[in-house]
Amino acid sequence: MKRKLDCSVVFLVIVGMSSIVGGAKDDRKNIVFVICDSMDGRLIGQGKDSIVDLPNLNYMVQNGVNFKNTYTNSPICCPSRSALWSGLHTHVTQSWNNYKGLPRNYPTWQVRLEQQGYHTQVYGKTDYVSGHHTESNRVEAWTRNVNFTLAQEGRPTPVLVGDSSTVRIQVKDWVSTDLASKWLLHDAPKQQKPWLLYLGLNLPHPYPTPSMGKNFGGSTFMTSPYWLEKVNSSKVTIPKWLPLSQMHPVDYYSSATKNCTSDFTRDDIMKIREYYYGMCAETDAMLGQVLDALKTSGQADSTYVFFTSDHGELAMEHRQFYKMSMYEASAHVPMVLTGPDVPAGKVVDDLTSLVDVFPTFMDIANASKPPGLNGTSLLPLLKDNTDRPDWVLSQYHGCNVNMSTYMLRTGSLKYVAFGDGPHQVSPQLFDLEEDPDELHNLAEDRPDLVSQLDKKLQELVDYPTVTREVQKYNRESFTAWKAKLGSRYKEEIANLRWWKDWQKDPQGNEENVEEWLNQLLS
Ligand SMILES: *[C@@H]1O[C@H](CO)[C@@H](O)[C@H](O)[C@H]1NC(C)=O
Ligand SMILES: *[C@@H]1O[C@H](CO)[C@@H](O)[C@H](O)[C@H]1NC(C)=O
Ligand SMILES: *[C@@H]1O[C@H](CO)[C@@H](O)[C@H](O)[C@H]1NC(C)=O
Ligand SMILES: *[C@@H]1O[C@H](CO)[C@@H](O)[C@H](O)[C@H]1NC(C)=O
Ligand SMILES: *[C@@H]1O[C@H](CO)[C@@H](O)[C@H](O)[C@H]1NC(C)=O
Ligand SMILES: *[C@@H]1O[C@H](CO)[C@@H](O)[C@H](O)[C@H]1NC(C)=O
Ligand SMILES: [Ca+2]
Repeated sequence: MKRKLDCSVVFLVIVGMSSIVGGAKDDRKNIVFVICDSMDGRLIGQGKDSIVDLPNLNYMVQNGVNFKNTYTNSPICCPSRSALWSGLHTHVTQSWNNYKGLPRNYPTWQVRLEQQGYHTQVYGKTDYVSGHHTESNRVEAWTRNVNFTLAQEGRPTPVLVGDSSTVRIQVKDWVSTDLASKWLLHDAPKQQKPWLLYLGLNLPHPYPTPSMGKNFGGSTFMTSPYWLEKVNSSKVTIPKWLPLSQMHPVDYYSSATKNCTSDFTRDDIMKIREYYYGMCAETDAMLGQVLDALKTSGQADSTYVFFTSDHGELAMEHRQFYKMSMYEASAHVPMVLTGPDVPAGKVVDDLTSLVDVFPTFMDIANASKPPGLNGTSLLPLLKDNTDRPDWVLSQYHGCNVNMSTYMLRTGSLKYVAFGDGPHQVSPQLFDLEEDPDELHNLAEDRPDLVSQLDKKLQELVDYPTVTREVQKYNRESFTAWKAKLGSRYKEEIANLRWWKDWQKDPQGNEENVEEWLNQLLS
């Protein structure tokens, strides 16, 4: 009797809320998709061991599924988001850097959902189409093979603002969060169709550093005492670094171009990390406001909620800040899901990545996925169906890294190959179970594993060919940029974000550029 009663109550609620399409009841579920920028995926689901109190993410983990081994397909904004919105790997989208995204009219999952009868509502940062990034950002990417290593970023700097009552620091994000929650409270319940709400946040991405000049990047880690109180300082670790001389040459280039090869005190590093975690706490509060609005408006039971990030943040691990790296802090992202039929407190160990989002949305919308998508729906994993690839692929071709980088994660192994092949620059191989800090490169000791993994990687992506395509694109793009500037070229290139280092030897730097432009492509 009780069971019957429950069913009829549920029936009434569904009929009352869902739309009628062609006379039939459309009871497909709604979707809330919250994507932040630069959250280290390893922070999710730490429970009692948390470095920082993230009550809303904890709530989602306790009431939903934590896809705990999720990776970005490219650890920088625009390429990552291009993969996410298209469901395709980066060598397929050819979104090589922050300047080169998907074409404006690309049939993303948003377009497909609209075609399938969904209403979509988008707030905040999307960033999968070109155009949001500075001239420096793209010229740095194009000139990665020029024989110089110039500092391009400001030194990472911690800044504390306000006092123990200062809550709203990333004001732009709070404006988007307010709009999204208002929409959930007032507009979503009136929708005639199932809907998807997208909220894109900038946090916990570091803030701009204006002293760097007109093309400034974001190297300021800023929070307030209010958020700092959520961080358990005794749990914040100082990452171990290899000596400069022992760093992999490509890692050294990243560290140097991010201006991180000079000395840092323990206190400098501690503050950057604490403030970063404070920024994660502010992000969590934005998620909380959205979850509250969903609950208050009575739609939580008919809505899937996703939380993820475009990439992570190194926060001084491996002598770097920012991302652009295949190390865990940069490449590992959060992916948490709650909603109807989602088991509470489940942890999925399977390897997943952002290209899985598109097919998952199609699954929720009960639509067939367009042909040729990379990625696999996450929904079967809710039912322990693990019939899916046992690997994920990530790659990087943008600024601050001077070779195209390809990462294959399978089992506990992470294989990272650079440029043309394993023999040109030594690859990296880490066993994450035995070496979670990724300080022991096993590549030299395990040539057997390297050749096995390299073969697997080349089955997924013909990376020597892709690298040559990127090099050709870099050179052509730079040449066109230079030609367009005409007589302003020398002045312009000298005043990009690397101006401090450039102006130490303008003529030598110009010659290095010319030498690169004159090299024959292999
Ligand atoms: C790169 O420049 C350095 C000097 O800064 C020079 O010693 C080296 O030979 C150059 N390498 C190439 C490949 O031109
Ligand atoms: C790099 O950091 C040093 C301090 O370590 C600073 O003096 C210098 O101005 C920075 N360079 C750039 C290009 O920001
Ligand atoms: C902070 O971390 C320490 C050391 O792990 C632990 O003993 C303490 O209970 C934690 N404090 C809070 C408030 O969680
Ligand atoms: C990348 O930069 C490192 C460090 O400056 C250098 O040793 C290496 O030769 C560079 N590699 C390429 C392909 O430019
Ligand atoms: C999904 O689509 C199939 C037909 O393609 C239909 O039979 C089924 O009722 C749909 N389910 C939902 C929940 O809309
Ligand atoms: C990804 O999709 C592209 C385009 O459909 C296809 O050519 C390629 O084989 C796929 N790659 C992988 C690794 O699934
Ligand atoms: Ca980003």
